[in-house]
Amino acid sequence: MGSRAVYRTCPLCEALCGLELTVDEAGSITSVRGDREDPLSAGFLCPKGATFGRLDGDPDRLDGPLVRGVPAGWDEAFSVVRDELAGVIARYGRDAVAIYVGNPTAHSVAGPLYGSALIKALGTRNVYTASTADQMPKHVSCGHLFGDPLAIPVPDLDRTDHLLMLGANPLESNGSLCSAPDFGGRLKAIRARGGRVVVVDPRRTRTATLADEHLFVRPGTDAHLLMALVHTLFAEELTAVPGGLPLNGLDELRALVVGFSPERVAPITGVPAEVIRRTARELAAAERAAVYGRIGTCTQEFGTLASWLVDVLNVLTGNLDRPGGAMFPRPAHMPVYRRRRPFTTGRWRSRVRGLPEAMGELPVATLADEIETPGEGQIRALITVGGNPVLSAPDGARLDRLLPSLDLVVSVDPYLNETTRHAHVVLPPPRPAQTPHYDLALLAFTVRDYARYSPPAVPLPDGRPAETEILARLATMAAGAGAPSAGIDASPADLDELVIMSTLGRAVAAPGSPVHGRDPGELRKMLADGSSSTEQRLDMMLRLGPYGEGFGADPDGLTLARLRDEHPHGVDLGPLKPRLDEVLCTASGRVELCPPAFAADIDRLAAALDAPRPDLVLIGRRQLRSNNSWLHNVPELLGGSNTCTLHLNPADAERLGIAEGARVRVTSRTGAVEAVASPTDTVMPGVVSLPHGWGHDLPGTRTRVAAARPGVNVNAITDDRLIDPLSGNAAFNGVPVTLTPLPSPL
Ligand SMILES: Nc1nc2c(c(=O)[nH]1)N[C@H]1C(S)=C(S)[C@@H](COP(=O)(O)OP(=O)(O)OC[C@H]3O[C@@H](n4cnc5c(=O)[nH]c(N)nc54)[C@H](O)[C@@H]3O)O[C@H]1N2
Ligand SMILES: Nc1nc2c(c(=O)[nH]1)N[C@H]1C(S)=C(S)[C@@H](COP(=O)(O)OP(=O)(O)OC[C@H]3O[C@@H](n4cnc5c(=O)[nH]c(N)nc54)[C@H](O)[C@@H]3O)O[C@H]1N2
Ligand code: SF4
Ligand SMILES: [Mo]
Repeated sequence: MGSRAVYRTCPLCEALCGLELTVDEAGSITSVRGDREDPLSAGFLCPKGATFGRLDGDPDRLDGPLVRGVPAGWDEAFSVVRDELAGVIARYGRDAVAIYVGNPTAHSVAGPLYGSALIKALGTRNVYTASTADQMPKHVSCGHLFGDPLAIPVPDLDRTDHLLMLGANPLESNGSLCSAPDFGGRLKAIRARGGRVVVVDPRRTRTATLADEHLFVRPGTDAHLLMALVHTLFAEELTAVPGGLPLNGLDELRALVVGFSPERVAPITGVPAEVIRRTARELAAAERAAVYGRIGTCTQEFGTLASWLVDVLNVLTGNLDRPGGAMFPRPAHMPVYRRRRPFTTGRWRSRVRGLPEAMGELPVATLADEIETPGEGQIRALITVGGNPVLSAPDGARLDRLLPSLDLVVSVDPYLNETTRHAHVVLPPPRPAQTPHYDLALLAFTVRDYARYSPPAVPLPDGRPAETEILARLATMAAGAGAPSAGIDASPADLDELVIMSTLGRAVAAPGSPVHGRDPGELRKMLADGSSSTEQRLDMMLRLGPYGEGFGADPDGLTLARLRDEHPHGVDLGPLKPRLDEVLCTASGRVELCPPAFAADIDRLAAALDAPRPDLVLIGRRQLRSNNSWLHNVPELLGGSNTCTLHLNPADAERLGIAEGARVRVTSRTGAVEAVASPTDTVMPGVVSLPHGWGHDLPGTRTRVAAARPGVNVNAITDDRLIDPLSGNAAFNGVPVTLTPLPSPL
């Protein structure tokens, strides 16, 4: 026996790096290296991935359920949930139960496959996720442009000659909505082959330092800047829309940008008019160019417009859906024959503020309103799955004050943290080493088509439910609320059987599917014998996918067994391929370049041009050795630049009498926090920056390492009133604040 090597995908960020773990006889991870044979990551590893073993073995990780803070057995914990959930539903109806699904569920098998079943089973309108604190504007933008909110093009990093990147800092974040291990190396390669990288950011980030050019932009003004770039392309006749592209709205767009000349937007954006013109010309002149916007362009008041205009530029310069441009990955697990219904938002609205639903969700920025405001439909219970909204939602501090008022809080989470300390029942998923991995969500955003499946590195101990089972049991309870035995003995297999049979039923009926006209029962029998029903679902998805074996249609194609056994390091499925015709599903069947909903928001954009501007606005920043709120408990990752300090421009520091290392109070409409000042000319004048995910000094948590260096919760001063109205997304960037120097402690 002794130690053995196990390979798996790192679940900690969107880069999807392959890891090589050493596992000892006791099942502990003793070392972590980058998996050199992974075709996408080729051995790349960042400091977070390197501590996967420490995180996996964290002594603060909960090893069993808690009921009102007291350790309990699984059956007991589940029956408390079943009874109390049924009680809330009986008393107040289904909308009284809210669910909040957080970021790590996007990296699990359990989240996408069973989280959605749970949401459906709850039958509530009060569905919230971290998406409305993140990328919802991009979904809304692509939903209108292409008909499918998941059809988000990624920059074809390895083949482009010119990358214009806004509001992204992949050297710290390792990339987002663009899975590209060693993103920094790929950027250097663009420059090495004679290409150009331009970064637009209110901070001179590590990414900006690596680029050919960095443009400081005032927070929240990307849409203005992008409108002026579009304006320039039209004015100078630099557009190059391919003749064959099915397109609506070109003339409407041209009319819309008239009022946004470079001169007109220069004052608000802080980018000089001649620089805007040159940027447009360089973009148009590049052989193969891609425009890429990420969270800085989303979490702001014009998030949807900015997200939309990014792809407008890709279309206008002829770079959409072509090699070296912005392309749609073709995930191995998503059937290409399935036609989606054209996207729309606002099918219902939130009760208190009337905010529109998007992708079946309401904005997390209004979760607190829905808990606090009495009346029919008020939230009385909350289920959180892998989320920490007290630290991650806008004005999370308000949520922290409101959670104790709920009749029931259930958290599926491995830690007792700032949010889960309010839970009546905590149901902890097992260690990541005991959990399989197939990145259902993020394999749709890789810079090459690629797939990888990692079975659990270490078996589950007896009696410990996998997260798939926890969510399946909750879903069954929610569906059968009131029935005495609902969910107690349910297993994922029951749910999976339903899903498998209905999926196969649709597949055999769909013209163009590899199994058109076949017998679903016969196909069912072909799914991997002996493996779990979860694996059978993955097997089905891979077989029906674009690289699949199609239940015999392509004997060389992918099955789960083949992916697992023949490609333990993952499989490269080639460079991105043009496939707009496969993804386009607008009602018109054409790219809708100028959706009416977006055109209608341009008045608001124009009004901002002349509106008074606050002296100081707050933005965020990500830190390489951190991951939202939950890696601060790993000792190796703390210290250095990974601290919760306030960055501000030296000119502002001097004007306000704030010295390096001084304590400062940062005040907004919603509250105040105190932080140590760190003047730096990497932030532009008028802008201050605090990272999020800190504030670990609340009582009742059990993250002992984090509590020793708590930092402050920036989301005590972000504002849940500040949103992007088209998507409901939180506007974390551009929050007006004031600074007060505090006397230094003696
Ligand atoms: N190390 C680490 N990696 C992470 C995470 C983490 O917490 N730590 N979180 C993960 C998650 S959940 C996500 S969503 C991704 C996000 O990945 P990225 O989008 O790359 O996120 P950031 O590193 O925050 O970069 C956003 C940049 O936007 C800038 N910015 C702020 N306001 C504006 C603005 O108005 N306009 C423009 N143009 N820029 C602006 C900020 O200064 C910052 O440099 O990272 C993921 N990876
Ligand atoms: N001010 C400000 N706020 C922000 C942002 C910002 O840039 N600025 N970024 C926003 C973004 S992009 C995001 S994505 C959100 C993140 O918001 P959340 O998803 O709410 O926050 P996280 O800190 O990612 O919380 C993750 C939780 O999942 C738990 N967890 C870890 N692994 C697992 C697992 O395998 N299963 C389960 N069930 N739970 C697990 C952790 O213990 C933790 O409680 O924050 C947003 N908030
Ligand atoms: S870059 Fe992301 S996926 Fe790669 S090792 Fe680091 S945390 Fe893991
Ligand atoms: Mo995120």
